[in-house]
Amino acid sequence: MSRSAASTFITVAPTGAESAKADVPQLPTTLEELVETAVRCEAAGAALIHLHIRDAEHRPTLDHGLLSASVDALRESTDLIVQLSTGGSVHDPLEQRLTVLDAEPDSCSLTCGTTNFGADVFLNPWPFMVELYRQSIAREVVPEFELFDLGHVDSLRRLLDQEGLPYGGRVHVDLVTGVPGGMPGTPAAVLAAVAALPPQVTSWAATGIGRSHLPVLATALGAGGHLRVGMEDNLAYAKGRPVQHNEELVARAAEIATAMQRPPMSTTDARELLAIKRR
Ligand code: KMH
Ligand code: ZN
Repeated sequence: MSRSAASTFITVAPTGAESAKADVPQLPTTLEELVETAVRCEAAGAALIHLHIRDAEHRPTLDHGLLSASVDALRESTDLIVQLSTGGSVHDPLEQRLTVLDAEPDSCSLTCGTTNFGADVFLNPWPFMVELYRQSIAREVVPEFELFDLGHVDSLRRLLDQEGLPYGGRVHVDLVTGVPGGMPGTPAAVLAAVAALPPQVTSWAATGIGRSHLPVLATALGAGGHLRVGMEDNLAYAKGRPVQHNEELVARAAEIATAMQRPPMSTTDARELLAIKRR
């Protein structure tokens, strides 16, 4: 794994499955809002969109038709790499989470283990991980390995050793820190996870949930990693100042990355970094 990159690959995770539209009206939940968000976030420096979608009542859904329509609309309006969440919400059954790949995204998330998730449990048993991984390879979808805990680093190593490299041969990891029940959103936790990554890993990013957002962002930039930002992870731009639009988080990340001499990576370079299939 290269220790530092000349530019910064920025992912935006605009919606997630946890916040309610009624509580956060500025959360993009309709297809129109998602497309508008994607266009503005790409202009601000994002190269990949990590997508959870909502139904007409703004509830999280894994509906195939809606997922396909979202992938198509984002491809038509932007050059962003379209990554579908296979994590869904903590209430989604494992079998349904496997069907996400039917929408033929460029990339999919693949979480490397079960984790406590606040008062809930985010289930990712080993057989599910293996099945999802095999399907991603068969369908030529590039997985992003989401690691919520140090134990997930070990499961990633085991997965790669047992199943081989993903489609395209690149191994990109996102450290999701600061989930209540997962690894903390601290520089020490990020650096410990990075130090333990298996040798097959070619790039890594980090995100910090809530208050850990900025410390984790700064740590990742300083340590040669990439970034994920967005309202899935963080609803506060600053203390007492809610995020009004995902673009604000991308723009701030791009500004800090540029100041650190690692400006945002283009979508073209990000596609190469991840070895995304041209569809
Ligand atoms: N919504 C969380 C339960 C993913 O997108 O793959 C899981 C999650 C991870 O957000
Ligand atoms: Zn997600």
